Amino acid sequence: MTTATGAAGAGRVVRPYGDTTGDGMVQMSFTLPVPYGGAHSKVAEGAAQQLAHKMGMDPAMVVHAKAMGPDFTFFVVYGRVHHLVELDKVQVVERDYPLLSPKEANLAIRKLLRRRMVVVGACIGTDAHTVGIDAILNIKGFAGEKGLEYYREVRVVNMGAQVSVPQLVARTQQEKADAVLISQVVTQRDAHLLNTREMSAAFREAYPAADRPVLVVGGPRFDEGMTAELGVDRIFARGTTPADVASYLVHALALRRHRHAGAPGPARSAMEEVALR
Ligand code: B12
Repeated sequence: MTTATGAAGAGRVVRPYGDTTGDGMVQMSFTLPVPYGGAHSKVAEGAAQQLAHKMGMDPAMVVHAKAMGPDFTFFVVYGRVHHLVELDKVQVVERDYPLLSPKEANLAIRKLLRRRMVVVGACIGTDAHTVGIDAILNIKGFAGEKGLEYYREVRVVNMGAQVSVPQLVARTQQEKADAVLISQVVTQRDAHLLNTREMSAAFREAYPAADRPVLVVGGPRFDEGMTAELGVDRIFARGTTPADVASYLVHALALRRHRHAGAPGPARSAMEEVALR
């Protein structure tokens, strides 16, 4: 986790912008368990306004309200907040490895492993949202980039949806995988966090620390700063592309090599490591 101190950030304070620069206007949406329509509408809108006020929005205007069945109402509220955003206190996880082209990644893998890198991917738990993991793994890829199946030096085993943790561990062992990529899209009741912790604990139990595959988890609602808490090596969130992931895997393998070799000093970058071989 690093603080954004780049040119865009340094010392700047900004406020939201609705009608005029810095007017603090924001829009938010939410659902309340109250009915809407007829005599209920005013009370429902008042309830939405009260919530917005308590959240620091003043004035708060209900600009949209719609019944969601007989007992719920969906609201959009527009209003002013008085909070300031201090850009140099923004915490982000920056990419700390070089972005490689497929050609560079293939070359690095060949030099590092002298064989193909094996990657096992799956959606675990009851999650059936495979579009995200397929975007990273399938040859057709995502955002104009080809997926990992396109990389000559990567062998992809895509287990698909609703894979249990024991199935995942067994297949990873059978394939002698170097890396495990799991996807979690459903966040209801923190399922993504619970499933990820279960997965990382199972791998810690099944492998000696030095031989454990690189554990990567991805999905749109993860906080990339939670790696230690979830017991994984890297978390990827919205907008991840296959090259981000391939480059990270090369970097992680190079780092492991460096550590296994007991090399002194700080770890070198993946490409430096490869260049030295
Ligand atoms: C398509 C979809 C479905 C399809 C899934 C089809 C399939 N084969 O995947 C179907 C219709 C089956 C479905 C079902 C359900 N869905 Co749905 N679904 C969606 C939808 C519309 C799009 C998801 C998607 O494909 N995004 C596109 C991909 C490319 O984006 P992504 O997943 O974020 O992936 C990117 C990154 O996150 C990252 N990434 C993701 N995974 C990984 C993994 C690794 C290793 C890495 C490195 C990166 C990475 O890289 C990807 C590319 O950048 C979303 C709403 C939305 N607009 O997001 C709801 C949504 C995810 N679904 C939702 C729900 C509730 C359900 C159901 C429970 C509905 C129901 N009551 O039945 C079921 C659950 C089924 C199940 N068992 O999982 C909710 C989840 C809410 C929550 N808080 O958890 C959402 C958010 C809709 C909503 N607003 O309510 N769904």
